[in-house]
Amino acid sequence: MPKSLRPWLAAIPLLCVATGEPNPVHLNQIGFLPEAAKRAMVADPSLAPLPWRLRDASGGEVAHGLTEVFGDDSASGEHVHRIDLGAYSKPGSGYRLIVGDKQSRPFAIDAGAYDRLQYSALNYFYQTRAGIAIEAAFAGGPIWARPAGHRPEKATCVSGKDSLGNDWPGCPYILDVTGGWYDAGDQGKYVVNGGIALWTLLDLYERQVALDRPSPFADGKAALPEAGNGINDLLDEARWEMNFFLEMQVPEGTRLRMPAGVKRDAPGLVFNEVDASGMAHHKVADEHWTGLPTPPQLDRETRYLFPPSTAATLNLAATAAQCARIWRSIDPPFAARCLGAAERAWTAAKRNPEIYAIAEFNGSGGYGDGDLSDEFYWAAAELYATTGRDEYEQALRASPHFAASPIGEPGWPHVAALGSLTLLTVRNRLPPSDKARLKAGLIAAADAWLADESRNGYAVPYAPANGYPWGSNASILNRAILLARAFDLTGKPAFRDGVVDAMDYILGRNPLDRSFVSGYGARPMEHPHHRFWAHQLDPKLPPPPPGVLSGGPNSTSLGADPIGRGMKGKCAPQMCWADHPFAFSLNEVAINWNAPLLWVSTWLAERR
Ligand code: 9MR
Repeated sequence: MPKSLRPWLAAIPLLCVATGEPNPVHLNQIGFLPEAAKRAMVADPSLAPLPWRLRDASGGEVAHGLTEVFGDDSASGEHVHRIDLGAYSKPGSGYRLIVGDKQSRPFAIDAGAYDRLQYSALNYFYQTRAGIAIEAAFAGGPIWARPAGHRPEKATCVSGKDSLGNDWPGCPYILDVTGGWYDAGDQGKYVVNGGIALWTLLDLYERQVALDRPSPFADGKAALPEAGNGINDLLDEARWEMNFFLEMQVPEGTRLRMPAGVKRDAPGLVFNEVDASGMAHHKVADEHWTGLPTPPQLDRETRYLFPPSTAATLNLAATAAQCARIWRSIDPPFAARCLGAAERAWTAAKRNPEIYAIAEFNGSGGYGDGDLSDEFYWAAAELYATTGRDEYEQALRASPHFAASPIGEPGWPHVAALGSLTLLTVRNRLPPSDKARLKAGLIAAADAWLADESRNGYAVPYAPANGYPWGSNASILNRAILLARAFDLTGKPAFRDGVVDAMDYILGRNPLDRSFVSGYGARPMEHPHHRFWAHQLDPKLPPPPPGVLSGGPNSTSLGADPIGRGMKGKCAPQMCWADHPFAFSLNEVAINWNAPLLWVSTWLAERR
């Protein structure tokens, strides 16, 4: 984003830092599950192993051993020692780990360590709803209550010149796109990023149904206005976004002038008329960036629909297909509406396969993606799982992603794994040989990510060759989803422990000694980049509620915000982070990041 377009960057106030002192023994700050891996890390220059002792609450020693010297670690920039308490599993609180001359904070071994986090992580979505007043009773207290934002939200298409001088033609209609979730620290609503978030909530539901697990989100378990309607609370939350997706679909009979086949915004684009019926608008968002803070109800910017994209259309096709099979027995008319939308979106994407989101305009993010082969595959997989129709099976078989092994790490521009996971989770008519190959691709990915643990000191199942990217915490948790599914399908303990390693990193086993989740752990993230949870910028506004995930260390885009710029060249990848509201490339929050936090914490809460 060009700097000049973010007016609030003009003055960076000196902000106070409230969080407690770091502790040299880094471990998961909410505790260990008795049956799974229990690891801690310390940075120490010693080349020889250090003795460690585990003491219980009364001070008595219950286990001891020697550290494993990992040595110099480029991910953290430290000389790392690893401690493995794995064999010790007695539940209790007030344990302390002593490593050489260092002592940990007290910690717990507790089968219920994740019981609360799953609900907080889900509540994030309620609190980020657009088009509805957020009520104290559901939000955890009056400080998080706020009037509805963007209600109603009736928008027409943006028109006029973008920053490169291309003249966008607009559209001949107004859509009522009230509702949905705000994306992140900003209040844009984006179909592409909403798609992976929505899929993740629905997949969590479908996995529990497929494995016949009791749902922790059975009606009334979560704090939601829909509690008591007889429907699983995960589905209630997901439907808020699904309804919005359905509103983003271009009306039948619409012809729009668009630059088809162009992957990058450039001066002098040629606009041709296409039949855009059934496509989805890429986003609805502000005309200009709003300042920080701006509670949603105080946003005075004009909101526009931005041009439809093939990627958004396929995100709609995929998630509406999920909707069609999930609600078939719960709300048949809604399911039928979803199926109609999904099939129209698929047809529209086939008709217009190369309409890329190329222009960011200047009040919202881009979410541009030049490779839509994975979006086509994902949508085909969801439609096939729902309908069993030949057309979708043929599209699957023609896709390189169907045979890919290992299957890839999910992210908003990389959605092939979502399709493959669905084909493994949801009953369908694929022959056993195809399912066996998909399963082998999943296991190959899980094995590769376990191998990554030996490539970094903190044993994170993540070792990107070129540094930590924007939203690295969610990349790690998305890997954890696949590791968890690999455990579901094989029962291999190493995969379960890989999930734990990922979550341990998120909750404090990192060189910053930080829990990246607000309200959880001794040193949680407190000051996200967010326009309403901005207590530090305006004392009348609240801090983040509990259960909000920071995007996390980002060593690859340190030029993007003023805080990151100051760290350039000075931080090892896992250290490129700051708990600062202006650090939008490091410390923003987002629906596609909290979704895997919800998925993985729910999965871990099941391990009792
Ligand atoms: O998550 C997105 C990341 O992968 C991109 O590198 C980055 C820059 O384009 O944008 C991130 O998405 C942001 C979006 O554009 C606007 N809302 C906030 C999102 C999270 O920072």
